[in-house]
Amino acid sequence: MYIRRRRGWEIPESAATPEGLYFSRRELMGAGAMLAAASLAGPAAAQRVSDLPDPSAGLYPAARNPRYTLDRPVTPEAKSSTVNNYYEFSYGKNVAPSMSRFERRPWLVKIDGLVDNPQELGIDDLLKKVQLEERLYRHRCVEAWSMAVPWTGFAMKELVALAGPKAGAKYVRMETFLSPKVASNQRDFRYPWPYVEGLTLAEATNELAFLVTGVYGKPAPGQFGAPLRLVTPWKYGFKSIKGIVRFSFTDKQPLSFWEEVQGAEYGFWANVNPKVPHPRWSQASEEDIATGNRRPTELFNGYGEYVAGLYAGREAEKIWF
Ligand SMILES: Nc1nc2c(c(=O)[nH]1)N[C@H]1C(S)=C(S)[C@@H](COP(=O)(O)O)O[C@H]1N2
Ligand SMILES: [Mo]
Repeated sequence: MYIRRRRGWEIPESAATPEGLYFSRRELMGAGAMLAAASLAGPAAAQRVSDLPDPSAGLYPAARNPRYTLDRPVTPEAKSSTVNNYYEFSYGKNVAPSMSRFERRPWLVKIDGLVDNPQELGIDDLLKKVQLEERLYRHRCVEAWSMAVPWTGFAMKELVALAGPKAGAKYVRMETFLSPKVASNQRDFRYPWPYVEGLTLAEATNELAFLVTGVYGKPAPGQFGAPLRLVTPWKYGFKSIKGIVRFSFTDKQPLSFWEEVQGAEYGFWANVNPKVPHPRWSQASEEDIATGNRRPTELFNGYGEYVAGLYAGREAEKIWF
């Protein structure tokens, strides 16, 4: 007989949303069937949410939006899924092996601050309210490497519309989950966990700002920031916060994680610019992680036609790093 035990990832019943209830029912159903198979593999095999089918799997692949084209090949998944940056789990580049405790469900997203519709909803409920599409985007890390990824997600302006920002809201502050049991580097007191990033409301509603749930035509694996991460392709990669659990609308410019750690090197704006070197290296060119070839870096990572207008008149601010 299957006896239900409380596991680390479970939320208190009082916090259960429709999604939470759905998922625990599903887990019970799935676990019964799995237990038979698990008797060969050992009982631990039945205890992983990640062994269950992803409840959003049927939404993939989403139709590709042809508006966003690449000037280079898509980076093979074997490369882009093994060269990652996710400091909560690893300070190295092969992050996936350090994510064995990470689960993509249940996943609650909170929307709060200066909004008409503060709410907390499960990721699968959120996915019912938005339109998923695939976009091919270039990605440029501040460490001068780059790749090109077929992301699946929805325009961030859809989430802003759900929130209904009040007139005073000027910024969106985003926060990653905090769970040192799952992400062991969150015990490292040298860093100000949880990871935080922010955009102006104008940036968040720019058509390029994309909230990503999938990659390569399927739900994203954990190392890509599943089940919800930001992608802002005209900015350095550290702005693309992973594992988001909270969007707070505010009138104050958020202090982002890397800005707090090392403000002289990583600023709030972080727009890609080949002419403004990082204090410790040049940004004039970048290395393609798939081929090892270098190519010249482009202003706004080549997305100036979409975003340059956001910064008109702000040249005096440090909008480049
Ligand atoms: N929560 C969180 N988000 C994060 C990071 C991180 O360490 N933690 N790293 C950032 C950096 S520096 C980059 S370059 C991108 C990397 O995304 P990728 O692994 O999908 O290529 O994620 C960004 N988002
Ligand atoms: Mo990065």
